[in-house]
Amino acid sequence: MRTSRGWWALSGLVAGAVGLALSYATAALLHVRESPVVAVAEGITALTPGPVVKWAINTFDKDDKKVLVLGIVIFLLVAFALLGRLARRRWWLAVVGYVLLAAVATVAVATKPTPSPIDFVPVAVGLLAWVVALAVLAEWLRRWELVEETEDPAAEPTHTRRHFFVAAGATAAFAATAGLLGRIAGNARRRAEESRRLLRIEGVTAPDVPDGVSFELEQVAEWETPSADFYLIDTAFIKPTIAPADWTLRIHGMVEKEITLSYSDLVSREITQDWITLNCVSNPVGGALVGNAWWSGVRLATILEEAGPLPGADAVLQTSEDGWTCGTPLAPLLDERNAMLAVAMNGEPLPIEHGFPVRSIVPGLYGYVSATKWVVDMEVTRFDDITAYWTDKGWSELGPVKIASRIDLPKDGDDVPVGELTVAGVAWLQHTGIEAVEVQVDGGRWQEAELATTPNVDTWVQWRAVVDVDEGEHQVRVRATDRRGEVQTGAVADVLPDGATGWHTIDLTAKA
Ligand SMILES: Nc1nc2c(c(=O)[nH]1)N[C@H]1C(S)=C(S)[C@@H](COP(=O)(O)O)O[C@H]1N2
Ligand SMILES: [Mo]
Repeated sequence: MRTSRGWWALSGLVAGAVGLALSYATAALLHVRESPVVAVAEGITALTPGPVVKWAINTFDKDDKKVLVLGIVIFLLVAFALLGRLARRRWWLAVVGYVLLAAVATVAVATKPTPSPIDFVPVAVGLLAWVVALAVLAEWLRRWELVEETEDPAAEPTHTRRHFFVAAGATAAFAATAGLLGRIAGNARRRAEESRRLLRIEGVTAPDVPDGVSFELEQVAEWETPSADFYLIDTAFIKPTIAPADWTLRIHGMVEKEITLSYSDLVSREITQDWITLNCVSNPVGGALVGNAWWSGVRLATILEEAGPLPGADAVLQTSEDGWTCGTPLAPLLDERNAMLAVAMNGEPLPIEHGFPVRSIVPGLYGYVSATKWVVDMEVTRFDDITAYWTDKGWSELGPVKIASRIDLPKDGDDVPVGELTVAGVAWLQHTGIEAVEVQVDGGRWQEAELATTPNVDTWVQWRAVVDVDEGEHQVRVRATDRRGEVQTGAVADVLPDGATGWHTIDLTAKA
């Protein structure tokens, strides 16, 4: 055998580099906060005794993290080379080695404060890339060995050798490209994040929580949904990262005058602010795809009137930077409600995943027909002439919200003490408002709940009631009545095509 151990080590190194680079690029593209290596570095820091960390900080100053990451990368490169050598005789051992390294990264990711499934994708991609790359390189090395061993003068070792070098070179180039791609994606994200952090928008103020909106019950959804807890729905696998300086909105189609707004054009206009509850058409009865925030932005009516919609137009086709579309009825964008191009959420510039730098918000419409994140284009048009992302998939063209009420306290399946029991939750019908909420135990009489206050008709309202339960199993349900006097229907409908209906019902057991 004349293929030296060195070539196997090189294969291991190159394969490892591909895995590292791909996991790094995947993390950057998916906006996973840390690449697996950084997650491991943080894990190591957390496990390191305080005095050692102190020593490291003293010795390396602000570079302590960089030094640690560099150390891990060097360790990995050595490990990769050794694993490559191992693979020569014991292929399975090399794979076990890779799996072990991936397992360490998985544990590091899993022990972060709030791991989500997507955080694990970079590790999986990296592991897969390692195994595939090593398999390919090993295949060429084996052929090379085979040719050398035959000692057949006709067999030309340089061919297979060349194949191996080409494969190794291509793999290395691929790793470099992936690394570069990750760097570019990471930089775009950093640029958007940095500009977001430095942004001060005149007229945007901190949330102004009105008196009496909350009963301050721990299990009931907070009046203001913190932005970090606000539900997230979008089709963007890779979230757009748009710096305000790069953002424009084009308003065109059936208008007297086409306009294009820059970010500074937009925020130089009067800022409107309001509490508005946003919910998803896919929210099942009792579900959590709903949130209430303090939104700041510019009234869409003002902007659209500048463009001057032409007679006959009844829709606005909104498009986001990532190409998602929705058809919004024109009327609610022009009437007295606070439909807006929002630039801030809960007093801060929009989080990137909630549409930074600009999204639309329309009180009274489901998100899928109105709340375009990263909005860059609005075409004033006719419903007859357009289709949009979700309507193409069978969802209703119009998406006015449906009345809903939810029990947050107690939770379904809870054990509760017998006797008086506080039942509480939220109810909403944006832009109409909730007049009353009633609860019912075991199909008995509907009992009126107490409502908290609301600053407008565009938000959810908290409700609470005290019911009496004796020992045993019970069923509690809720229904709301809107300000037009219409009672929420108990007829069960699925979320498709235009939103769920039915009464939220929970089971509980009262114990002495
Ligand atoms: N660009 C873009 N905007 C979008 C979507 C999307 O997929 N892409 N989803 C919509 C849907 S279905 C909902 S319910 C809301 C959710 O907004 P949030 O993620 O900020 O809660 O955004 C809407 N805006
Ligand atoms: Mo949605």
